[in-house]
Amino acid sequence: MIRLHHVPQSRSFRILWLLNEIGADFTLVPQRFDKSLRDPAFLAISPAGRVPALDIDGRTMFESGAMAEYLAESRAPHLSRPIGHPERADYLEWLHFGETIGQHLANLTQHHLMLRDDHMRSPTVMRLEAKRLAICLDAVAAQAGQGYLLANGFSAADIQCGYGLALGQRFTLLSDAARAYLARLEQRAAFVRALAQDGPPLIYTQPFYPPPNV
Ligand SMILES: N[C@@H](CCC(=O)N[C@@H](CS)C(=O)NCC(=O)O)C(=O)O
Repeated sequence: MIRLHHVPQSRSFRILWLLNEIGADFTLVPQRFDKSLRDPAFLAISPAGRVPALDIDGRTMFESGAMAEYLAESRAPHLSRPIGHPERADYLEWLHFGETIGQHLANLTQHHLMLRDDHMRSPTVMRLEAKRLAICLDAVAAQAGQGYLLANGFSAADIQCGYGLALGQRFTLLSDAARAYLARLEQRAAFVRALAQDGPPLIYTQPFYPPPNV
């Protein structure tokens, strides 16, 4: 049985969404976004104490990009692009571009939500990170055009980057093209199912966190 260690609204949503695209049998193991992620028992699963973590095929994985590749290759080849496929390099590139987006989302989340006092925050970094995020999301939207990231159709790469768009709209205004692409993703039945399974929104409670003016 596949078990997904999951925190609502976090990067584990990617894997939740992918498992739904695959139609896999799985169990959600709820985790909390607090010090419990640093418990020795959880660190034995995920060495940096992060989610997602995935119990699968007798081992545990702790990087969402690796999980996405492994799940697609082993359970849903139509969501992957195998070695030798003309879209293989693009597939890997965009799948892992999800974490270029992820680093900006993590910085913005820390600044807007985790640092409690104003003197801990850097308005310069907050503005800069919002701009750097916007550049990434524009690149994704340009690549997707009127369809998905790869000409031959939806793949795990759309999930890795699509999560970035879904969350990124809380920190930067999406272009029309980015909003249209996100709308296509959100219409997918597996996305809708995953959203229903995600759990109550405990991290991001505002639809938008504007960059500071000062
Ligand atoms: N590159 C990793 C990043 C995982 C990650 O940082 N997850 C965040 C949630 S989105 C987390 O667990 N943060 C908890 C912490 O940093 O303590 C992946 O894509 O799986």
